[in-house]
This record gives sequence, structure tokens and C-alpha cells, in this order.
Amino acid sequence: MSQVLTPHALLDHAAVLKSGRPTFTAWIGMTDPMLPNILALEDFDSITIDMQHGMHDTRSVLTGISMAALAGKPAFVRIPVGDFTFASRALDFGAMGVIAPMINSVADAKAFASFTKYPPMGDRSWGPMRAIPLTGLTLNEYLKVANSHTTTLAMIETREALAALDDILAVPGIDGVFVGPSDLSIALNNGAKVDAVSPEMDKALDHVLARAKAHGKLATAFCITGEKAGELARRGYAMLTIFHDVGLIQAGARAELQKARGALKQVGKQSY
Ligand code: 3PY
Ligand code: MG
Repeated sequence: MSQVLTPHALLDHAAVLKSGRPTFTAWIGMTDPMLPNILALEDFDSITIDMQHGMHDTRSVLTGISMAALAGKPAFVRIPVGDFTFASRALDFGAMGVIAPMINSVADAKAFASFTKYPPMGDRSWGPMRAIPLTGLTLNEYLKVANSHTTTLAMIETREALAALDDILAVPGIDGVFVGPSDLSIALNNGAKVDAVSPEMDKALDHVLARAKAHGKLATAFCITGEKAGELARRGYAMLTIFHDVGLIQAGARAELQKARGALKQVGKQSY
């Protein structure tokens, strides 16, 4: 059930992720400000706003984080490839975590962490303008907890990233990894097809989980179905998506339309 927003509650999410209790996040690509609120009011543990392939801009990210907070839920932001300056901004806007796509090397991981963690761990510049009122903390309270209570997730979705996995996981400030099964599947089968649920992907998901656990870091992933998300949660993944807003709307519309047209067919009637 959705919780009532209390100061600091959003910051508790980092501890939930580390506790081993699996969480499910609603992935949002569309920019209507009601969407993050509607989905946050459902039984999701967090929402994630996607700037990489989603339609989001600065304003819609800011609004989305606030609309999730209104429902008492933390928000994550996936930044566009290499846009680490936006990682800092997302945290300033009150995001409780940032996901960066295509982290393929230690250099990428270090650059990402430097923009999300305050000194001495990183070089995040001070100015949590929206995070302060959202969390109810004083400036110095926020400074004290920001590094440990916001989550920096590096996406593993290429062969290079898999090869550098241990080194990426070892970077201070990288709290965990987030598997992108579509890109990774394309990389693993040399561009033959998108196949996020292939046996090869499953092996990769097991490998990432084992390595993340060995480093004491989080394993998280994008999933294209609730069934897959449940399965990975059982295996030990800490945060899973359940497809994305566009896909969920399409799937819901198709399923219900099929029932309606099916009912007509049963009595021999045509539908348009
Ligand atoms: C992928 O599967 O490649 C992703 O980036 C998930 O959005
Ligand atoms: Mg991807």
C-alpha cells in the first residue's frame, strides 16, 4: 500500500535496497505529470523516470520526482548516455537514485560516481535545492547522508561492460549495477535480435548477480514482464522494473480489446 510522505522517509529507500528485500519500480517514459503520481499510488516501491529513451526533459523530471514524493515514493532517474551533469541535477531535484546507461569501463564508472557523490568520495557540486524541502533535512544533515542514502546504479548492457564488471563494481560510489537486457541481448547475439529473455541473457543475469553480491553491491535490472521481475526478485535482485508505461498501456488495451471483440465473435457478430 502507498505510504503517507514523512520527512526522511524517502531516504530510507537506500536501506530498503540494501536490506535484501526486493523492490519493484514503475518505469516512466511519458511526460504527463499525472503518470508518476498514478503509478506511485499503486503498490510500486519507487518510480523511475527515463530520460534516455523516454520523452522526459528537465521540467518533467522535476515534476515527476515531486509527483512521486506526493505519493510518498522515491524516484530514480535514468540519464541519457554520458550526461553525468544531469545525474547531479536529478539528485538536486530530489531523486533518490540515478541510473546511467552504457557504463562500459572503469573510467565511465568513475566519472558517473564523481557526479553523484560529495567529497571525499566524488565531486558532486553543492546545491540540493529541491532535495532539501522534499526530505525535510537541514543542509548539513543532507550533506551527511546524501552519499550513503542516494543510489548510483551503473548500467551493464554491453560486452565491454560485462568484461569490466568486477572493476566497475569495485569503483567507490558505484552502489550497484542495473542490467539492460535488451541492449545486452543485442550485444551478446551480435545484433541478430532483441531478446531480453533468452537463456544466454539468463546466464548473464546470474553472473551479474553473483559478482554484485561478491562486491557487496546491488544487482538490479530492467524486466519486460512482471513474471520475469518476480523470478529475478526470487533469485536475489534488489530492484526490478515491470516493463514500461507505454508497454503496460498497450498490453492492457490489447488484452481488454481482445476480450471485447472476442465476446462479439462468440455470437457471430462482426466488429470494426
Ligand atoms: C535495455 O534493456 O537495454 C535497457 O536499457 C532497459 O531500458
Ligand atoms: Mg539499454
